[in-house]
Amino acid sequence: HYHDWEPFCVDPLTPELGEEVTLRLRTRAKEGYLILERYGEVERRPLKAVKGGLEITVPMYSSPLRYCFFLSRERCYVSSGGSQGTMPRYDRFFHLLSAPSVPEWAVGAVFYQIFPDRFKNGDPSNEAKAAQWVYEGRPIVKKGWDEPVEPKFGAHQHYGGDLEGIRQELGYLQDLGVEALYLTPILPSPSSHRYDALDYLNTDVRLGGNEAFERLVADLHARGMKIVLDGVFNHIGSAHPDFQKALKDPDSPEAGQFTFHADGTYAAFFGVKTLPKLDYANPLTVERWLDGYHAPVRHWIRKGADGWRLDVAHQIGEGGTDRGNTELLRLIHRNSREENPEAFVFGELFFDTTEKLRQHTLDGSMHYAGFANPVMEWLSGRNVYGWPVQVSTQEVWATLWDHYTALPLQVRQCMYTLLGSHDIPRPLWRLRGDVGKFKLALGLLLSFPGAPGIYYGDEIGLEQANDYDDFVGDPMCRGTFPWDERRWNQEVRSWVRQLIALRKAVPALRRGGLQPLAVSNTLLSFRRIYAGEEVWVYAALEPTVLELPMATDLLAGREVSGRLELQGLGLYRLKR
Ligand code: ARE
Repeated sequence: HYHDWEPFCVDPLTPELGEEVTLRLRTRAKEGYLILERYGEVERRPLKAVKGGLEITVPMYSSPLRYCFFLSRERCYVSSGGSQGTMPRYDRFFHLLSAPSVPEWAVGAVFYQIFPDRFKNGDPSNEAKAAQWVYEGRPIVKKGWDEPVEPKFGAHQHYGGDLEGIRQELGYLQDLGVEALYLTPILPSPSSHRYDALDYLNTDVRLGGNEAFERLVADLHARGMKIVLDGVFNHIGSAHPDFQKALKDPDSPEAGQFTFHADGTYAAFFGVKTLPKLDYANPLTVERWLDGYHAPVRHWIRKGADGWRLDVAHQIGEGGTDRGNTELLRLIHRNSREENPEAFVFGELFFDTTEKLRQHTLDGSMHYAGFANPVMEWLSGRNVYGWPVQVSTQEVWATLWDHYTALPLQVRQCMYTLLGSHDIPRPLWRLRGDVGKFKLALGLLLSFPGAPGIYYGDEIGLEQANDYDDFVGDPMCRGTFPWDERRWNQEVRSWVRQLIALRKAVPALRRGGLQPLAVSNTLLSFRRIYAGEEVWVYAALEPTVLELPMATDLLAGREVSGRLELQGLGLYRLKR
């Protein structure tokens, strides 16, 4: 039995509230009921037998609309996680969101994450225009492109990467197949990571200033690409004039935007002094940063950004007497959509992704919990802190499936799935340079549901310089991109290119629903399904014999059927 967010099962894919929607279960069963929640009560309605399964048309009573199926002869319920004899928990009912839901362009889109200071220096004249800033009491240092990052002081070390550099390499990125960029902050800030902005309405001059941003956006849009910015709305930089004013004048309106304690300290991101936390219990703060006409949330979308990745999304408006995270996330989402109806707003939710996403807050979240962590734990034997772990293939599948099925139907296809980012060690380094395993990880990333994000340099096998016992992400995962092609791992690059091309050519890979297939100690596999088309995805840790129906081997580009041996990734499109 199968039901997911694709044309066979849900029509229209995203209904308006109150509009009728047809829900179809692919099954051999002949009769059953839809069980749905209406105003907090459970209702049941008989299903109609149609070609390929059972269906029913119902109004979108609420958003999310929560429902599951009951099959009368089989005496089982079919809910998000599969079929079972007892009534499933309501959080395992299917959750269908009403319009407006996820923007079409972001569904299954391939992202590329750039840490601007380290990607490419396209205009060396920028540095001369920049002020000599001091960060945490130490002057910032300009490093040569090929000099290694000094551990501990990464934030002081500027390499001179800029927006012109990114613009110059749009051809490189498109050749790889990338459709959208996610940039970590580009605001004027003393540190090289720029999470401590001192101005929210301009582009850092080191990056080329506002003109460079406008040129980048124009070029990118002309190529049909999109750009998502890092929205840092939980805290601002301590050098920001608002915070400086607050320090000088505790009775000023600016001071009311922060939380000062009796002992003179103040609320800050993880207690980091350079990142004072914004207090949204004060309506002025909401107006200034999120809601007003000149609020940065609106400003940058008007300037051409296609969406936001919200830094520490779960912390915004949490703590103290604040007015509540859920409401603020909705406000950011709504205001972004007001400026651009196609804006894609996803969160950095490190911990619980599902609760917020079911409440119609955001279009998705960075998928550490439900993708990067389990996959990398499984393949590397170490977790994100570097602790040895033992994860079986059965367990990794169970974790992926559990997270996937807990999400609202649309959001499943917009989760920002990833293997690495600027916060955690590079995947190839975590795998101790094992290219075979890295290719397998990339294979899963690019054939799993979601909007996969490639962290700059991972596609050419960029490693990091620390030794394996010193398990740190930042700053060691923020090395400069080597533009000398002799330093690229071409095998990895053509692999990524091939996988992206397949993903774009085969709708089932790009946006198909997900179903389990065989899982054993050394084999992970699943099915992707879209409008009657089916792709079987295999990840074999050891040589394994598969038994296949008539299919196309998408990686080899030839027809196959029956028994065959596989090691590594296999992608097979079934013959209809
Ligand atoms: C700097 C140093 C660090 C040092 C830290 C504290 O580089 O080595 O530990 O200061 O003094 C930005 C910069 C960082 C900088 C930080 C503070 O990029 O380089 O660190 O500011 O100045 C948790 C949060 C998650 C957050 C990560 C970093 O849940 O939201 O920590 N990620 C965002 C951004 C960061 C950014 C900030 C927040 C702040 O993506 O780049 O940091 O704006 C486990 C834990 C998670 C933890 C995660 C990663 O999974 O469970 O809670 O995430 O590891 O560390």
